[in-house]
Amino acid sequence: MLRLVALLGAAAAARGQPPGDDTQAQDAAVVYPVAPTSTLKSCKNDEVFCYNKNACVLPDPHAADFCVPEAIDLVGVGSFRWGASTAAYQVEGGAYEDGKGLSNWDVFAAVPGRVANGDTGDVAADSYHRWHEDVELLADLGVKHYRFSVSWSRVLPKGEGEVNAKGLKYYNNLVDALIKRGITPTVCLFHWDLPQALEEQGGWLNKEMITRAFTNYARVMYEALGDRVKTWITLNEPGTVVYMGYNMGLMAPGRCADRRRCAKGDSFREPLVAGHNMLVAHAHAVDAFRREFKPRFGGTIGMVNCVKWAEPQDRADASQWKLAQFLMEAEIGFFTDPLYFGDYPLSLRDTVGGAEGPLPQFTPTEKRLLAGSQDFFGLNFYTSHYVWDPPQGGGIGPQGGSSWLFVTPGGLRNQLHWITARYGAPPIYITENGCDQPDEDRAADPSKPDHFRIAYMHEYIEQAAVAALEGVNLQGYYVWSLLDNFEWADGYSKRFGIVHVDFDGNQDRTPKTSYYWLKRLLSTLGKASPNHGKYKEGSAAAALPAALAPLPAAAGPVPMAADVNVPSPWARLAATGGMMLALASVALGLLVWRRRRRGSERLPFAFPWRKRGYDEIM
Ligand code: PNW
Repeated sequence: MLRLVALLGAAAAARGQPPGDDTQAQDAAVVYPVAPTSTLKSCKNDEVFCYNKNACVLPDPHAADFCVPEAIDLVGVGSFRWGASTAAYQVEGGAYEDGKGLSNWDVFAAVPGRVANGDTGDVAADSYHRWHEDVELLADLGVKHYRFSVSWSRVLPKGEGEVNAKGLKYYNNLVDALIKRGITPTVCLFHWDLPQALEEQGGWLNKEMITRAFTNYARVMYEALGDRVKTWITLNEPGTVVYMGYNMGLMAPGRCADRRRCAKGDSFREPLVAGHNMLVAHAHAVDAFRREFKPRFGGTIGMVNCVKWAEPQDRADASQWKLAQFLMEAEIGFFTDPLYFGDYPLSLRDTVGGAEGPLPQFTPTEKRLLAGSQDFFGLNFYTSHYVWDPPQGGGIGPQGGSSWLFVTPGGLRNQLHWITARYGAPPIYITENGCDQPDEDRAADPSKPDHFRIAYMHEYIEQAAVAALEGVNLQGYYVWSLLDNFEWADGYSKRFGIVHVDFDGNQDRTPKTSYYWLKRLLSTLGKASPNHGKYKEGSAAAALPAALAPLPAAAGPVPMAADVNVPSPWARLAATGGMMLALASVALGLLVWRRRRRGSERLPFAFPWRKRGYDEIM
């Protein structure tokens, strides 16, 4: 029932109608009929999806009977964005060339013991020199979108002040080459590499400095590329930066409370302060874009956030659902509630000490700038976990190459519904999704088929498409990643690319089997479904009949937005249904936080991961 109300509300919100008006919902339901998702043709069979076996026979990207799941076929056409993603520090290299300034990742990675095998991003995939090959790979793959990030210190070596013309030229050339090959750039301003000069002034902890510097850097980029770049991303995953960089100290700037690992830091206060300042900087950069550049260039802007779908191990246990809801509010609501509602989830603030706690308050101006400050929801999604009390997560499903990555395609579908319900059906781009294949190490043989990755992508994309047919306003999918790259603290020991990069050779690129699989998928789309054309492109609400069909039990109830002051009728509906849940969630959160504080310095949403069973969620 909860789920039905959520879906109705979301679909109605998408149409700008008051939720709960069943007459209108039913009227809309008959306009654009689509096949109920349960009857959609799927390609899944045991032979194809053998994640943990060595001998997968299919899918062969060259097979005559190549299979495209019907949901993907229906959704992934027309203006749906197919793309690939990378990030500057992970692929560029050229760390000390052409006037680039030091970034905090140059400094962090140079300290022995911080990155696996002493790897650094000095050369990475060498995209600073081989970018034209990357553009050709994208064009040949058939994607029409490329998401890359700008190295702030390449453009502004000191973070502020003088612009490095050679740095800017690199991005100008890249953008021109992409457009020439029919590929639309999506540009991210900050994917974790902060100019070291700014880090030395306090980095994200220095609110006034970082807000000014980030907004001015954004202005430099809007001015330089705004005539050709129409999709901007301010920040990539602030949550990962504050958790890994300021709580655990495992990524730059390497701050935490544990003095055996970190020279400086406070694992409780600093993540909250740094995260807060990232939100304020985002708000000002968006404001500058909308007032000073958008009238001239047009374009859209948003932030990218990452979340792990959380769900109970025991689906009948309401308290576990509440805990899952709290964890997602803490992980993603921390950064996305302010973008839609102008403030943090109450459950987060209360859990970290309320008004007197270390989570700063937004000023009235900041709240105004934040509310409505993204045009689209950028979602990086990889994995899911179980919660139980006490909150120790357990990854769900077969494990990928990374210790934190478990294969849970259904989690993506659920997550998309959660976002849709909480934020009123915003347009969503999946800005990253992909995996590292368990048997691909540094010495991996690129000619060995990466069936694990193909199965992962196949299933995740299908679940995302099913969510779209159920009413989620999904508008694009960017695979992570085009290239094997510098996987942060794991260095080159993990490979997320659909193109192999030879890190011990000359950074030579070799497309993997998954590259050919995606290429075939894209070239086959629009031909696989008898229902093709019945789905009205761009109209998520059009899929209401599918939304009304019961989701399989595995999808679980969609938790409700319960404790936020949402200025819409949908919020009122959510609030009535969710008041009890909010209260319980806050109480439970406090309880959990108290318990954790005794033995730990960590934030309440940090938890160890363990592999658990797989069947329940799928
Ligand atoms: C993303 N999780 O980080 C980053 O945006 C990329 O730079 C990175 O290479 C990629 O994912 C793969 O790690 C994530 O715990 C970090 O769910 C952690 C999670 C997800 C994404």
